[in-house]
Amino acid sequence: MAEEQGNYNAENIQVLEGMEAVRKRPAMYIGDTGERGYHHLVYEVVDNSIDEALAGYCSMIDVIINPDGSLTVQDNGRGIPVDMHPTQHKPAIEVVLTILHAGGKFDGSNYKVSGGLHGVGVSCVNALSDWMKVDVKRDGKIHHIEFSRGHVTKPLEVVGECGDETGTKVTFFPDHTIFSCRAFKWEILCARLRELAFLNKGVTIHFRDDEGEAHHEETFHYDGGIDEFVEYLNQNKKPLSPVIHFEGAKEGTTGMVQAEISLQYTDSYSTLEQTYCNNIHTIEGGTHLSGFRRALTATIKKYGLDNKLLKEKEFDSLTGDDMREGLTVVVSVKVPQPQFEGQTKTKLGNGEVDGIVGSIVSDKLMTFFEENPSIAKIVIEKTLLAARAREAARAARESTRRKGVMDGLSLPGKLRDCSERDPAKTELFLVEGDSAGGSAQTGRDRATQAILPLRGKVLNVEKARIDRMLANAEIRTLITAIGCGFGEEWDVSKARYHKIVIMTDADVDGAHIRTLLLTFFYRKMPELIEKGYVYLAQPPLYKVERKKKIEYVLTDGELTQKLLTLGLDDFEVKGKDGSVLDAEKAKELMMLLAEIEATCKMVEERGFRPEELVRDETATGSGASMLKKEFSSLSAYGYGPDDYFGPPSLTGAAPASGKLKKLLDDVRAHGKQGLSIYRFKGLGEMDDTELYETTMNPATRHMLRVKLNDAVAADQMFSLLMGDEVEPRRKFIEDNALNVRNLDF
Ligand code: 28G
Repeated sequence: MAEEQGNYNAENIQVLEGMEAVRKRPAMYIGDTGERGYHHLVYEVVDNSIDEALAGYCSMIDVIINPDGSLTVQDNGRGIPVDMHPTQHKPAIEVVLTILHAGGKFDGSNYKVSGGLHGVGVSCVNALSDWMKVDVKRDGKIHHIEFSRGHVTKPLEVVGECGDETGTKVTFFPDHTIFSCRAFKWEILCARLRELAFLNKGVTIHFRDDEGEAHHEETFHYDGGIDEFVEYLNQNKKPLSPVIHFEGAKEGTTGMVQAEISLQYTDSYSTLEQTYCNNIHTIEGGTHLSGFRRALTATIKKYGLDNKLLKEKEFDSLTGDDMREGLTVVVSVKVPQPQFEGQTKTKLGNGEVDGIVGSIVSDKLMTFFEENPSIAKIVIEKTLLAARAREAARAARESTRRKGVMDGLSLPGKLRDCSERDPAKTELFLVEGDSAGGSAQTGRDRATQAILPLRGKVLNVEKARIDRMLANAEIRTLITAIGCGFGEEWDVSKARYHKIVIMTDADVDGAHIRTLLLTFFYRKMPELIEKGYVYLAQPPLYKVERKKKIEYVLTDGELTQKLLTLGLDDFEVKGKDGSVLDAEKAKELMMLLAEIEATCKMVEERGFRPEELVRDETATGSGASMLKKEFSSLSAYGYGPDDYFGPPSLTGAAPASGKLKKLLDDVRAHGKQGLSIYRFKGLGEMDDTELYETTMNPATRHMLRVKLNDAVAADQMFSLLMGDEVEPRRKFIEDNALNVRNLDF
């Protein structure tokens, strides 16, 4: 008995210390405590289900964001074992969920193939959750256990029966005293769950958002696995070949290494390489990627030479980059004891994987070319065109170098440089149009701010090869000013500014120029974006003058808020029951009415009648659900659709507007009294002081830093927005029309 007690204490201390260690240094276990770490919690839990699927026992995974902000993962696997653990004197499920590394991920023998970047297991998620509730269906019974911050709060008990169903359900709420992130984001989870479904063919992942205003739901299931992944990646590009698939397995030093590769050539000029090890996205590449690249280059060259598609001289000058122009490839390997290296630990280091992937690719690609000579010919011709463009670009570069253009010795005449030489302190403004360029030049802080006015449209690099790009004056100017060189000689450490600010008008032309510049940076200088050097200036939309005081207003929403706040001064707002609302409540109601008005306007622009959507219970679609959500908030004040739209009309004619609509107009009109509102049509309308104070002065300006969360989505967006395909572009713009208010690329 005494010994039992002793063991029990020892085990409790193990749990206590483990959970405390995670809570003390969460970043060590999950990377960070921001948005990334918050979503990482989900990946750790889902990875357990994926492992159960890879073991052959699970086919369905459900992920739900709950209305209270918690998240549920449910699978139909065998269920976490609930019997007594042989040495720990507690149920096995408690061990799995409270003892670090209990998943067996680190013992080598029984390796987990899936696994979050940090592979820390679901016990860390438990430690970092305010609460976690787990249900296991196993042996005909439903077993239930609850935790808080890693410690049991409700011991394991049987709560029901389940016949022959089996599976595990985990619901958790992250501890908000640890995380700075407050909610799960649909887009972030969607991208990862889709990727997991591609990487683990046959598994069905169902994802639902019951929290957000728009009710999202998607099911991912791909019998074609990574072949379908490549098709998905290329959906906005024109294919030049079918999707080609290779796979194989070889014994390595630590066990069986499996490799799967899918690739397809398209007519695009860019390359997309997505590589994975044990379902982890290896952003920095590694030995699987190097093995693939080497084998691809060698095989194309050998086939070309043997079949007289390449001359000796061409053979010598072709580079790997030439052979990857227009290529989309997914490489997925499973390695028993993966070593992750690099700055973000996303570079596969196991040396033997290079040769294993390489030999699979060379054997099978050669066979493919021999069986499909017409496709081999198309690939080699594209390769030659890429090489010629590269050679032409080199010649152009040489000649400009002789004139001293590329090395920064002679900066472009249009550039108004700053005097400071430390790039960490300097900013380059890319300004649309000469007049705005003039104001920016006069108004700027000469010590740290440089101005480069851009005239006309920047070349669309999505449709141009490197040689044509270098022939474009605007592009050449840009390259020289930034100072990193270009193409083969690119070096991000030579950047002359650590802030490159795109400053364009808030109109369609401005948006187009901004997209062209972003495409250029994303395709040709992605490190600038990765390092966070690229920004979007946020010039104000309005100038508002009241009692001789001038204020600048950034967005339409901000203007509305301002007008309504001013308008409510000496204005009484009543609830449905006639009671007068206090100032706070009155403002909330007015803001809600303004939101309803904006949504109605968007719905009308799409050809629908908002009052019909609100009254039709069966209406769905993002417009309808947004409106319904807004009207359900309105009901808190006792008001219904009739109060806003007016009573339903029997004749089908548009109804006379209801009293809330009138109230909104009246308050807004009252707010406008004594105010002069001016809407800027372009940057050029601001004088130098105005432009500096509102948009350039670090103390008062607003800027957006351009981030790349999801490389897959970004590649698709740029192919779509800047490519040739008209129909998908129309659809993208239409699908996103309702979200323009939230678009913050
Ligand atoms: C829904 C959210 C996340 C899981 C299982 C199934 C088993 C298991 C999980 O075992 C303990 C250690 C090594 C065997 C394994 C059930 C074997 C037999 C399992 C999940 C026992 C862990 N029966 N399903 N863990 N192992 N799903 N989904 O967590 O020796 S975790």
